[in-house]
Amino acid sequence: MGEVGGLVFGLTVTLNIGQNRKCGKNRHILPMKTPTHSSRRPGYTLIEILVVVSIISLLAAMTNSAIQTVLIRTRAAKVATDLKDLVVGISMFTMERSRVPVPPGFQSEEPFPLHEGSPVLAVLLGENRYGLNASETVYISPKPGSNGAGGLVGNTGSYGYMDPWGQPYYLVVDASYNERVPNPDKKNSHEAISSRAADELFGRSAAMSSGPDKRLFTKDDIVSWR
Ligand SMILES: [Ca+2]
Repeated sequence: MGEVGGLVFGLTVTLNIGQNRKCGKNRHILPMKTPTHSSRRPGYTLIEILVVVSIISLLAAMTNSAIQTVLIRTRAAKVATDLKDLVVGISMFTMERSRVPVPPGFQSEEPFPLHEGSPVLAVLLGENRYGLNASETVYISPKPGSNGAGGLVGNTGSYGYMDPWGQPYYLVVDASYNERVPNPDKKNSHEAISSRAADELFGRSAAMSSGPDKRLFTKDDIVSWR
């Protein structure tokens, strides 16, 4: 009985050890635990992604529009200052010299551009064209042109004076010496502007920019008299 009991005990221990080894081996070959639904990170549906993309696009468009509006206003303010300086410069020239700074024989009271080589611009900048500015007095001092800001373009002796949209400023000068010039707004294509425009403007000159649309006599023109 003692030998039988020892044998049974020995077999039991051996079987237990074998089962434990088997279990330990199986731990390495069991397949990985499949993630359950509750442990998975939440995803996004196509509709949610499209909504987010749409909102971002809308915000980008609104921001771009606001930037463009601010840019136009900033440029318009700079243009208004340039036009005022031109009119004041011509007034100063006329008071000092009892004539307007146009070449002899110039009689037009239509707007003309201050493109490169403009003699009127050269005289205002201090050049003695046609003997009009023997003292070489400087009546306007615009900055050299830069991309998107306008200013003086060209070389010494053949400058042009451009607005921020790359078009030359325009001038109307009192060539008839009656201290008024025809109102260019009468030609404006915008009814609300042309219909209420006076026939004439008082003063020795008027100056204008064709504005962002680069076309003269349209609603977005920037002028020295409005
Ligand atoms: Ca225009």
